[in-house]
Parts: sequence; structure tokens; C-alpha cells
Amino acid sequence: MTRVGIGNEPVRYAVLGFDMNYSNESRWLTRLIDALPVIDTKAPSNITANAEFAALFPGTSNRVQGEGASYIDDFEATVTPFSLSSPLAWRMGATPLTDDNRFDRSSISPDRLGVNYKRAKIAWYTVDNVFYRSTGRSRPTNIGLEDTQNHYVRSIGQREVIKRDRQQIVVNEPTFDIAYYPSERGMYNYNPDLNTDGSLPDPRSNFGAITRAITSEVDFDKTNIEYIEFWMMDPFINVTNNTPTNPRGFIDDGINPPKANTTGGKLILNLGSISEDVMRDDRHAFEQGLPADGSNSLDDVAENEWGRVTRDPYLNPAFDNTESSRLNQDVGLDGLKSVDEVAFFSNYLTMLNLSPEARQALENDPSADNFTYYLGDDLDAAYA
Ligand SMILES: [Ca+2]
Ligand SMILES: [Ca+2]
Ligand SMILES: [Ca+2]
Repeated sequence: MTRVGIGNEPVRYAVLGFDMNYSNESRWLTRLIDALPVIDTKAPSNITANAEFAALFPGTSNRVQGEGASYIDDFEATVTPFSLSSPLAWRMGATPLTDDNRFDRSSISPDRLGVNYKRAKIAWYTVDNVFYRSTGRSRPTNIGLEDTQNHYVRSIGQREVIKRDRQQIVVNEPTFDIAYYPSERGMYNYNPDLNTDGSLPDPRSNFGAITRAITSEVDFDKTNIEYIEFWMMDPFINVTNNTPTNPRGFIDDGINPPKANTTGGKLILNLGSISEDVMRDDRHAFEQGLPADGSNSLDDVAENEWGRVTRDPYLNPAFDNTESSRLNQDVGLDGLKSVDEVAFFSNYLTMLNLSPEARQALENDPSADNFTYYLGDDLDAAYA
């Protein structure tokens, strides 16, 4: 159905126009003027007349059978959604600014590393459909039906979110999953005050942050952007009077025995001009700017307490094309491979009071920036 907005109705006009000009010499006018006592004309007088006529006969187009209908508002363009839910658009967020600096501890650290002392591990992703298929070779064999029924990871049917009476929609609603581990060290957190098992003390005081750019018009007043809408799963599912009732609502953090959430947490949304200087040094670190040949020359990279950072401007969003360069560039925002991290942060490592297992785990990846693809034999073997 096509509806017609006000001012755009189909019309049919009849327009008539008529212009007339008359001009002629007039002898009697000349003689009449000559008769005036002080005027003696040398040229003949002219008489000129102009006339114009126009008429408009309004009507409606015969295509609408004479019905001149228009709609004041059909409410079809009243909401322009702008989706924020693609995990790929989100990046690690900088340390949130607060009045009491409870997250930014750089005032108590000898260098700027204190900015990240409270950074805990956070992951954001969409669960791959491969885990929901009951058949097929691709689902890892250690993932059972029970695993995929847990509310924190199970597939969400579209009708659970959008109530529709008639249509039976079988596709899953794409979800934006965020997993936060307040006791585990986040990326580029070199806090020397760790528990002996390598975990962060006082998990309530920690944070995890992700950030993304608003790629549409950022003047929200001008574009009438009014609210952020999100549906969040009840964080206290299957808990009644602090007693967990159903294991499908348990959280499995991979370290502790699965248990229900009873403490909750805070989800805070910050809007505005947000600093992206995650490793605060007023420099823009990006992996593809690191020398493809692995050079540590100070002509190519600057060195500071965070590691090595490129001196190049951001020109190209992709890694260098040669295969061997990947080892030198895909190393994290610290510009250091894990073996180099051990050397670079050797002072930090000696400050730590850790159990032998925790030390080994930390020395495997001091910056906590190693990436492992979610499908792999290592993870299957570890029953991840
Ligand atoms: Ca930086
Ligand atoms: Ca690294
Ligand atoms: Ca690493």
C-alpha cells in the first residue's frame, strides 16, 4: 500500500493564462496636450494598455477516483534503529573516569601502568551456531546437550524476545554475549598485588570495559536519538531466597565449581567523547603498524612502560601481506610477543608472590593478550 503524505497528494490542475499588450499613436491626445497653455509637443503621444488574466481550476488526479486523501502520519518512520549489537564493532575500552579514581590507580603506581591495575578479564562475542547443532561433524564432541541448555550460552529463539502470534520463526535471535570475570587479570594489567593463585584481589573493585564508535550522526538532539534499548537476561535466574534451584542457571567460569549468581554487578553505559587510550601514553598503538621484520629499532618503534608502540601513522587497516610478518605484527597492543613480554616485564614478574603453577601460567602470557580461536584441539582437551 502506498500512502500519500501531506503536501504530496496526486493532483490535476487546469491553468489558463492570457496576456494582452496594446500600443498606438494617438492624434487626439497629441492635440489635447498641445492645447495646454505652456506645453508644445514635438512628438506624437502614445497610448498603451496592458492586461493579464490567469485562472487555476484545481482538481484531484483521476487515478485516485477524485478521492483527495492524505495521511497526517503513518508512524512508519518514527523509529530509526541503529544497532549496537555486533561484537566485531566493539573494542577493549579505556579505564572509566570516576571522581574518586577508583579504577585509575596511576596515582599510586610509579608509572602509568596503574591505569590498568583494576582491569579484569572481559570477553564479548556471539556464540557460534556450530555449538547448537545436534548433528554434524563440526560440533566439538566434548560439548554435550546439557552444555548448550545453560541459560548463559543457550540459543534464544526469536519468539522469546519478540512476541508474534502467527509466524513461527525458527532462526535464533543473534545475541551479544558479554562474559566478565572480575577476579581474573584483564589485558595489559600489570598489577603487582595479586593473590598467590594469580587472581586479582577484591573483585568488587575491578572493572571490565568495552567501547565502540557511534558511526551515525553524533548530534543526538539533531537526529532525535533518544534512548538505548536492550534486553538483558535476568541475572538472578533460578535463584529463590538465595537458593539456586536449577543448574541451567549456573555460571561456569572455568575455575570455580558452577554456581548461581547471587551477588550481581553493575552495567554502566557511558556516552560522549570517550578516551581510547587503553594503554595510556598518548600514542595510538595498532599491530599492523609494527615493523613487519620484527625490528626493535627505536627509529621504527617507541618504547615506554607498556612495551613497544609504532611510530607510523595509521594508514592501512590490514596486516602486512607476507606470511612471516604475522609473527611480528600479531603480537598485541604491547608490541611484544609473549617471550618478549617475559623479558620486558621481568621486574614486574620478580615482584609477584605466586604459587609455582600461577607463575607458570602468568609467564606464559604476562600481558594476558594471547588469542586462541574458540575451536581447537587444545580447548577440547581442556574441556573448555
Ligand atoms: Ca596508547
Ligand atoms: Ca603481547
Ligand atoms: Ca602475550
